[in-house]
Amino acid sequence: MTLRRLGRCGVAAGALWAAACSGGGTQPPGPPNDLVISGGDAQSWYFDNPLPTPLSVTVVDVSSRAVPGVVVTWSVASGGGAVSPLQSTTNASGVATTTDSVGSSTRQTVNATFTGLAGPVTFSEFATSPPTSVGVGVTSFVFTPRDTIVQSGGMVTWTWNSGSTPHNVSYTSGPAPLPTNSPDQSGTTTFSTTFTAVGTYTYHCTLHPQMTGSVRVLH
Ligand SMILES: [Cu+2]
Repeated sequence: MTLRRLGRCGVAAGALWAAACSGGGTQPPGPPNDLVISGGDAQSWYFDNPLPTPLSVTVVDVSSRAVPGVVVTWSVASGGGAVSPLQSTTNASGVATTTDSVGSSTRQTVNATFTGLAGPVTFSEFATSPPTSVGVGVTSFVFTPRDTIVQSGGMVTWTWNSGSTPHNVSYTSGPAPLPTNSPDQSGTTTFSTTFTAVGTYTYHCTLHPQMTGSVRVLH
C-alpha cells in the first residue's frame, strides 16, 4: 500500500512530478481571472497620515490559484487622499500592495483592478483627527496606556497614582531636542509635555527601566 501511495509523488516518479506534488498543482496558473482583497480593508486611522497596514489584493486564476506578474492599478475612488504607488505587480504569491493615506474626509474608498477585470474591488477606509490631549496613568510600575498618539501641538499628561513609590518620565529617543524630563514624583500628581515635532518619542522611568512608553506625534 505504501508503495502504491508513493506512486504519484515518490522519487521514482521523477523530478517533474516531485515538483508538482510539492507545489500542490500540476500546472502553472492560468490567466488572471479575479482579484481578492487580502489585507488593509476597513481601517480606522487619522487624516492625512498613512494607514498602518498597506492595502493588498491577491490575483487568482479561474481555479483560485495565485497569479504572479500581474500589474494592479490603484485609484482613490472617493474621499480624497492618495495611494502610492498607483500601480504594483503581484509577487510570487499573487499579492500586490500599495500604501494609502486618507485625506481630510472621514471616509475614503480605493479601487484596485487589472486590465481585463470586469470591475474593480473597493476598499473602505476611515479617518478622524488625532487627539489633541491624551492622558497616561503612572501606576504600579507601568505606564497606561504604554503607547499613545497625539496631534502635533497637542499635550500628553501623565497622572501619578503610585502611592509612595517615586517614578519619572525620561525621554530616551525622538526628534531632537528631546522634551524636558519630569522630576521623580510620587503620590497623586501630574506632568505634561506639549509635542510640536512630528515623530515617535520613547521614554522610560529611570528608577524602573522596565517602565517604558512611547508617544507618536502625527501632523
Ligand atoms: Cu518608576
